[in-house]
Amino acid sequence: MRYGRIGAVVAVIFAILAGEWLWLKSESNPPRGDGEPVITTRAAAPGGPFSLIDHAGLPVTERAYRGKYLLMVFGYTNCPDVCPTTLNSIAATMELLGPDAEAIQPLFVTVDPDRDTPEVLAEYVAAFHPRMIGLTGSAEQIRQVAQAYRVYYSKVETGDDTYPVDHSAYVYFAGPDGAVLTYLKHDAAPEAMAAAIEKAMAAAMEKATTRPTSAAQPAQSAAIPPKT
Ligand SMILES: [Cu+2]
Repeated sequence: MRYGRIGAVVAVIFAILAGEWLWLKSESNPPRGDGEPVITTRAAAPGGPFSLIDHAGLPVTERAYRGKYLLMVFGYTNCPDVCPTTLNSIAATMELLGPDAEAIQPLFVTVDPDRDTPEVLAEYVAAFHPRMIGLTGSAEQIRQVAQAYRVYYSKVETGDDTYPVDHSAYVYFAGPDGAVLTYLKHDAAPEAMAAAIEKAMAAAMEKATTRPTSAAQPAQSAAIPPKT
């Protein structure tokens, strides 16, 4: 059957082309958190109001940092490797950013408020950067801020005080109005972090100077928060 054979050949060619197209499509859409900045829309962006305690023991909300860019890391001081490595990278990134770093407030938000008291955090963050601020709070306050930033964390029960806490480890870069501008992967090189931050700051400044007169923000690329 001639047409049957031609049909089969066409089907095979079509399947190959379809596979190729899907592969190319997936290549052009890398997963989130590869260190590339992701500009998000306000509506879909994580972030928002929070009420916490800073490492001096004083209550703070997100309003305390309005006007500053925020570089936010969620973690805990007993973290064996991811958090210290990330915070070292943040410090190196601040160094690379030079004068631009002055507009940035680095924040370390604990997901282990039981052990990370203000005193513990104060000593911990000072070891990484002189301007880094540690934030803690009640279990409920931490739950709320983690939920707002879609941070996953889970205490691993060990029956004693040596428990680890599993947590997602994205670095959030937020604008002066508190809206998250981009996510950085925790293990990105400081050079990549600095480049992504410079790009996000430039885009935010450009947006601020070309703000539309309408109250409605134009739709931008669809924002999908990082998987937690
Ligand atoms: Cu950690």
